[in-house]
Amino acid sequence: MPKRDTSPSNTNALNAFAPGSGHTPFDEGSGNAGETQQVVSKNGDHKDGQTHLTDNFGHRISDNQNSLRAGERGPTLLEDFVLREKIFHFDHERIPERIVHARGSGAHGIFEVTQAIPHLTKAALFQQAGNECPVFVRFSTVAGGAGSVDTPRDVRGFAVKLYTEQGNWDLVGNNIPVFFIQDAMKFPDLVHSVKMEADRGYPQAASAHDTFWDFISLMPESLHTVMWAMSDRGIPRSLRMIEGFGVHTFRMVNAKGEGKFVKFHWKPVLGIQSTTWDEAVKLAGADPDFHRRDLFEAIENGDYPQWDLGIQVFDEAWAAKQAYDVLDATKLIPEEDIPVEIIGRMTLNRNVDNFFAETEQAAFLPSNIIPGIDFTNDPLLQGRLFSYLDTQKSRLGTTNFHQIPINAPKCPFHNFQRDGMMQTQVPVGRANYEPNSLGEAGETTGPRACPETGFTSFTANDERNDGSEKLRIRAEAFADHYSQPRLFYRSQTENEQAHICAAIVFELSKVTLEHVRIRLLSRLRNIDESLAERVANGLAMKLPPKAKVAKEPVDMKVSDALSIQKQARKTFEGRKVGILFAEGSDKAGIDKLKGEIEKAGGTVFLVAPEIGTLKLKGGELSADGQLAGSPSVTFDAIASIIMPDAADKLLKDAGAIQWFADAYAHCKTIGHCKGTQVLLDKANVEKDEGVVPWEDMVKVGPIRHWKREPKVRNLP
Ligand code: HDE
Repeated sequence: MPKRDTSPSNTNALNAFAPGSGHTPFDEGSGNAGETQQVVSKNGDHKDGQTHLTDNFGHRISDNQNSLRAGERGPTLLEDFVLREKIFHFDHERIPERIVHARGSGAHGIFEVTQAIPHLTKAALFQQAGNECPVFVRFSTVAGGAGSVDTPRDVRGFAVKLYTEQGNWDLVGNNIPVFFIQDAMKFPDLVHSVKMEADRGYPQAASAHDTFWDFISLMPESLHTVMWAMSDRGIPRSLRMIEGFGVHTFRMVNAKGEGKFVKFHWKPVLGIQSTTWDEAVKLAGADPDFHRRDLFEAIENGDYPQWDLGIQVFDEAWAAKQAYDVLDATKLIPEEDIPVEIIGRMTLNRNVDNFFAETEQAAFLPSNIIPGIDFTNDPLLQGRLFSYLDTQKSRLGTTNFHQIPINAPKCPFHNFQRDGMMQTQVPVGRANYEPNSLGEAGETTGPRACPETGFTSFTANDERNDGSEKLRIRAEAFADHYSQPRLFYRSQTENEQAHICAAIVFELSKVTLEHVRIRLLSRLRNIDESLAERVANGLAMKLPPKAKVAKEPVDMKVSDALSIQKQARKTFEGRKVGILFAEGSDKAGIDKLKGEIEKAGGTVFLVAPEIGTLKLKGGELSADGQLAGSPSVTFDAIASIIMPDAADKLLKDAGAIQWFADAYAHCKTIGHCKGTQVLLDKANVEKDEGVVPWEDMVKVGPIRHWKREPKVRNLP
C-alpha cells in the first residue's frame, strides 16, 4: 500500500486530523489546510516567530501528532524515526533518585558578605564586606522518595552551593545541627532502617515503624538527633522558616596558615516556624507539595527568603576543655558558650527554569571546598567526602556530571581529566599529560598547579591525635550519648516538651515489637526521667530499668537558642492569612483587612464556597481558592467576613466547620465577625486571646496560641 504523503500541503479541511494537519482529534473547530499553511511563510519559517520542532539531530518535523503508518488503519512502521526517537528519549527520562534526600526543592540566589573575616580565612569571598557570589540551594526531606509529600516528620536537608571565584563551595547541611551517627560506617544501616521496610515496601517517608526504632534503640548515639527530629523542628511550616547547619566542625585557615575550628549556621530572617503534628498530617493530603509551592510562590511574588550566615569560632585549646568532642557530629556547641557571629546574608531570588535540569541534576559535594576553608577529622565528614562524589556517578551516569550547567563552577576550570561519557568539552591540542615540554615546540601546554593560590590542606593534626596508629576505634571522647539530648529537652518550653513526648508516643505506638519500645524507654530514662515517664504513660507501659550508659551524663546549662517558641517572632512577613467570604459579605471589610495584612508584610488568600465572581455588599469579588480546596491548614491564620444567612448555609458543610475547628486546634489566630458565630459554635471554638473580632487580628498577629493547646489535645 502506498504511504500517505505527510507534507502540510496534503492536509485538507475534510480530514483535519490527517497526517501533517498539526491537530489532534480533540482539537475541535480548527485545523483546515488554510490555517496550517498560514503560519508558515514561503521560505518555511514560522510567521509568528515560533521555532521549528526538530528531532535531536536537527531534522524538522512535519507532524507531531500521528505516527507513520502503512495505511490509514494499518500497522506503525519501524522506519518512523521521529516516533522512535521521541519514545526512546521519553523511556529514559527518569534517572535514579537520590538514595537519601530524594524529595527536594531548589532555588537560585545570591550570597553577600556582610562582615569581612580575613583574620579567620584567606577565602577570597570573605576578604571584604559586600563581596557577592551566586548560590543554588536545595532543601529536602531525607527518608521519602522523590514523589513523596513535603510534610512528614523528618530532618530537612539544607544544601547550599556557592559559586565563588575560587571554585564551588558546597555547604551540604541539615536543619538540625547534629546527626544520628558518629561514624560513616553506620550510614547505610541508618538509612536502611528508616526507609520503607525491605519486605513490605512501606511505610513511605515515615520514621514511625519497627526497623527505624529498632536501630535507634540500639544506637544511643542517635538519641540527640532523634530528640530534635521528634521536636517541632521535624515538622516545619515552610522551608523559608528553617535554620540550616553545617553540622560538622570545619576549619578556617587564614593567610598566615593559622587554623580555627568553625561551625556554620544559617538563620532564617523570617524566624523559625513549625506546624503541629495534626496539621502536618492534614497538609500531606491537602497539598502534598506544600513546601515546594510555598517556596516557589514566595520567590515568584518577589517575597525573597533570606538567611544570615553565622559562624561559631573556637580553637583547639577551647575544644579540648569541653566535656564532649567537637569532632563528634552528634554534639552541638551551645550558642551561649560560643555566640554565633553573623558574616553574610543569602537571598533566594530566582526560581529554577527547569526542575529536572537544575534541582534534580544538582550534585552537592561536601568535598567542594575553597582555599581558606578546610575539613576536620570528624569521621562522619571524612566518610561523606567519598560518598557524594561516588553517588553522582550512579545518579547522573557519568564522571562528567560537573559539566552540567547547575554543577559547573562559574570560574574557569582546566585540567587533564579527559573523555568519559557525555564529554561536552572539546579540549584542543595534544597536551593531556603533565609535565610536558610541548610549549617549546609552540604547542599548547595545558594548565599548571599553583602552590601560592591553589588549595593546600591544613597541615597540623589534632593535638589529641598524632595519627600514628591505624585503629578501628571510636574515640573515648565520643562516649557520652545523653548529656546533649538532655540539654535539648530541658531547653524547650513546657509546651515544646509535650510535643516531643507526643511525637515519641505516636512513633512508638506504630512499633509492633514490644522489646524495641521497652529498650527505647530504658534509654529515655537517661535523658530525663519525666520524659521517660510521660512517654511510658502515653503508651500505657511500665517504665523499664534504666539502660546502662558508657559514660554518665552531665547537666549542661539550658540553651534558649535550642527552643523555637522562646525565639518566636510576631510578624506577618512570610505568613499567609486565609479570609473566608461568601455571597453578601461586606466587601469594604474584606478590602480593609486585606490591606492591613499586606501592609504588615503578610499575604492574603481569599477563600469562598464558590470560585466564580460573587455579589457582595459593596461590589463583586472572586476568591483565590474554593473552600474545599483551601483548608485552613494551608494558612498561618484565618479570618471570616460572612453574613448570617451565608453562615447558615455553611453550617451544613463539614468542610466549613473543619476550617474553623482545625485553625482552632492548631492554635492559630482566628479573626471572626458576628455572622461567623454559629460556625464557631458548631466547631467548638471558644473565645480566647487568639479568637478575636477580625478588626483586632492584625494587632494579635499570626502567632500560635499554645496556651490553648491543652483544651484541644490530650498531650502526654
Ligand atoms: Fe548526606 N548524602 N550523607 N548527609 N546529604 C546525600 O548525596 C551521606 C549527612 C545531606 O540536595 C547523598 O547527592 C553519607 C550529614 C543533604 O542533593 C549521599 C553520610 C548531613 C543531602 C549522602 C551522610 C547530610 C545529602 C544522596 C554519613 C548533614 C542532599 C544523594 C557519612 C550535614 C543534597 C547525594 C542534595 C545527600 C551520603 C550524612 C546532608 C548518598 C555517607 C551528616 C542535605 O551521597
